[in-house]
Amino acid sequence: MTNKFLLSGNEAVAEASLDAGVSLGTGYPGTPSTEILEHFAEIGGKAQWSPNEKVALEVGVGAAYGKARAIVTMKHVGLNVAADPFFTAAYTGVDGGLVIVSADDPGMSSSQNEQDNRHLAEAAEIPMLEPSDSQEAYDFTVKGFELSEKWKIPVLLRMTTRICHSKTIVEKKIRPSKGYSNLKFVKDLRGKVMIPSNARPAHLRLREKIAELAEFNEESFFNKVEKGLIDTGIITSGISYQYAKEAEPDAGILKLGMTYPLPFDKIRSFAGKYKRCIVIEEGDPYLFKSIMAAGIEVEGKHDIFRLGELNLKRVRKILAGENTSEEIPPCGKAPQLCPGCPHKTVYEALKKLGCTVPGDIGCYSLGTLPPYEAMDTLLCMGAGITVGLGLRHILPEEKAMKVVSVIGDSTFIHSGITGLVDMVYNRPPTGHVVIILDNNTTAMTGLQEHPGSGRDIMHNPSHQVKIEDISRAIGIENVDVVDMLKNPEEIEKIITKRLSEKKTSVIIARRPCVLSVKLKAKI
Ligand SMILES: Cc1ncc(C[n+]2csc(CCOP(=O)(O)OP(=O)(O)O)c2C)c(N)n1
Ligand code: SF4
Repeated sequence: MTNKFLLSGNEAVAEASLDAGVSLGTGYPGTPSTEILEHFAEIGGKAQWSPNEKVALEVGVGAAYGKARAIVTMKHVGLNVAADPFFTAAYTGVDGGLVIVSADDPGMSSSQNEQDNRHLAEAAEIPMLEPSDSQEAYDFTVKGFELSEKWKIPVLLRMTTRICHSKTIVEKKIRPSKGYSNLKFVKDLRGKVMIPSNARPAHLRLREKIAELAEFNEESFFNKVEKGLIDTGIITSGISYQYAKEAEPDAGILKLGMTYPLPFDKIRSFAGKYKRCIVIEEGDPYLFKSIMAAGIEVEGKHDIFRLGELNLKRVRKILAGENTSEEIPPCGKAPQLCPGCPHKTVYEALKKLGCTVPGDIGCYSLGTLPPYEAMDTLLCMGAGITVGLGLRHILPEEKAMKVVSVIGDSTFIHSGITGLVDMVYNRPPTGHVVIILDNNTTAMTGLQEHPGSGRDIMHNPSHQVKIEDISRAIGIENVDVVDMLKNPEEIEKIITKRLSEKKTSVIIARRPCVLSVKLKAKI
């Protein structure tokens, strides 16, 4: 039997997690990370979608406190949501192995920003691994657990879109683990309870671990030197390595796989061997700035190459020292809501009623495009409700009473509930109207289940969290549920009525996503 497989980076992380004996995988969907947990569940791993990334990480930390190996997956902006436990878990450390995957989206193929999460690893002082193909995604996941267990610290596996989604050959080099049996929680008040008197020494311990890890990284498995034939050396990491190698095959290369803490002696010695040493990296000049700050002279890239993904052409330009403005790629056809999409009728009504619509992230974000042009703001998940509240608080009454927030069901569970709490607690004088577009799935990221859908990651029945029950329990004055299949015309009448009242109102526009209905029919 072969032990070589053609896998995407995401599949490789999932396979590595299973082979490494991971007891629990948690996460929240988000491109380009989603398939990791889906694949882990499909091949028999214990996996679960969490309501949001903060919950996912905290559950993963709990498992790792109990000496288990846990993997937690999310897209880059998800790590913002999980930042609170992320930073302090570095202080408490873990007793088992914890690998946190941040899948970054340079170029924003499906995201609201292109933040480079390498900065977050450095800021939180959490060791970071950056694979440059699926083989490394597999190997680094396995080694990430070993690293995490040895230093009792969470490890960040930082991937990017091309690594997550491209398929390359993976050789499985370890025997699949049967999992762990001695799972237990060991009481350690000073190590696990981060009150200030415990957190101060914990920070000191973290600094010591990072110093040890920096020393370890000087000779670690993660970094590779390739000798060159010319007087140019390239320092690179992740997908940029593939472009650099093709753009200048004769250059010497230092491929960094562990990019926090950096092996500065290794970098210094490499840079010293070449007349010209240039850093090729996608996104922010994270490596460049860190290397320069360590007093090692290297060349960087022009600022225009900080935006968007790199590719072979762009890397050739960086190597040539060019900073010419770039051709704008032709616009493809704008995405559109599917025929029969339940969100359409709501936007038709909002447009007709001339509403101001703070919106949110999901398929329904397409309501901002023609022909509707009915969604006016998109900031981050959950902000549809809260930005609406801000507007309701400050606009003159007549304008405030035209503000309607829209949010999807998965997004509502993720981070809309606290906004609703604010709506009743800091009630605007005009009240507020929120429409929850409940299509019973997380459509935008590929039809994942969530606590409101009533099914688990494998689409099996689970407890269903009812949005109307939450809204009523919080104290919302009017809670309407509109069946968008049977009575679509109702929606305009209800919005009109609720806009005329100075009350807190939630309107649940309910109809399953047409694609999810097809998917469920197949299951
Ligand atoms: C913090 C964060 N996590 C994950 C995502 C990816 N994402 C965008 S919208 C969305 C949920 C969409 O589901 P829903 O709100 O139900 O709307 P639908 O697409 O079904 O219309 C997800 C998971 C994100 N943009 N930000
Ligand atoms: S996938 Fe579903 S929610 Fe998204 S546009 Fe299509 S029908 Fe609408």
